Amino acid sequence: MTRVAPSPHALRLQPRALLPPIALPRDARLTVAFDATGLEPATRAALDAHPDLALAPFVPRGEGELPAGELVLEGPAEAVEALAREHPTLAALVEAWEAALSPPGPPRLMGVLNVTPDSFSDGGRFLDPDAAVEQGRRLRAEGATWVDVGGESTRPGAGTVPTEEELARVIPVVDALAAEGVDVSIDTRKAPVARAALDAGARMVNDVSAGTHDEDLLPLVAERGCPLVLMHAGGEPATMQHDPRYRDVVAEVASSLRERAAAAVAAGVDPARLVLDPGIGFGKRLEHNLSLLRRLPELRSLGAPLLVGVSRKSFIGRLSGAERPQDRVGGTAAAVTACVLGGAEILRVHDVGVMAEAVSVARALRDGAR
Ligand code: HH2
Repeated sequence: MTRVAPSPHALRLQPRALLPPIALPRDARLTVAFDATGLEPATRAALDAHPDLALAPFVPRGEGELPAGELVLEGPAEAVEALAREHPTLAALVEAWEAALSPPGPPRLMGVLNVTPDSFSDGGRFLDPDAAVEQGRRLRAEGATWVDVGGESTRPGAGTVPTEEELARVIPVVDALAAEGVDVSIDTRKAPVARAALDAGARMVNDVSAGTHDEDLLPLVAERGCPLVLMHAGGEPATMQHDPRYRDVVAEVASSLRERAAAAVAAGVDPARLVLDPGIGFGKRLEHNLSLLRRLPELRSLGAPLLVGVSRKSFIGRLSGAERPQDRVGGTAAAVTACVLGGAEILRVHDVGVMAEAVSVARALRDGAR
């Protein structure tokens, strides 16, 4: 039996569904694009004959062309669910819909702590381990659920840091914060750094290369059983901003994240411990970042919690006119609000205190006051 993959190119919900997903009624009418090449004739005939469902070739709506073989199915969710019971090839579509429509969990904050001389925003401020540990304590006190410790800048144009150097920067800080009960996430692309950080008490791995930089990283995470953030990057930091192009950035990021999640699961990582991240600013122009933020609900169809890192990034400066990263806090609060409304569950930010305020308002807008 062939399973029909929900399209890597889109899970397009009706505009109504782009409002807080939790408000969507169960009988909402939905539109979903999917790759129909594996659709069995009997299933196709059942869809064609169904009085409440419409099946048609996908017509792009201005955000790039989609390949042949894409169909759009439109109709009440309940009708498709009923059909999927008789035609199991539709089950994957239903799963994707359900993931996109399930209420997201409460948004939580991940505080950024870069132990580097050259990070784009806080480079050089926390290279001294005591200053870094103090900042980690502050981030937690202000409301961070995790403190994300990194020893290699991945800003556009950055080169790689030797493993020994990265270890020397981060391990004393991870060690001290974990000893104080802080939930530390290690932001690294390198398995030896992740291993040493987990040994020192880190509890989560955040890999901006989604396991492509170091082939030992996914097996390591599988062995340790910790949560793993897989982020989409359109290339290596050194060159990723040289003319990034996409036909449909949301579709391509979704497709890549689905493929990397499958690779992680194949390596033995527990699918329930995966977190996915569209990688704002990583090989993306302003309009790519905006499309990803506007269409975040579509990425919820991947079925994993979403992490988004917008904090102080240059696209915010482009929009607000704030040249210095530390002057982009207001713009960051607006983008964080959009992420929460779009269903993001983890917000990676520098200014935890202010963003905790923004998140509590955004959450009430999304879920209602409690
Ligand atoms: N952004 C940066 C670094 N790590 N990890 C995830 N999961 N998502 C992100 O968006 C992300 C990330 C870049 O920001 P920052 O750490 O502040 O800067 P630098 O890379 O210069 O250290």
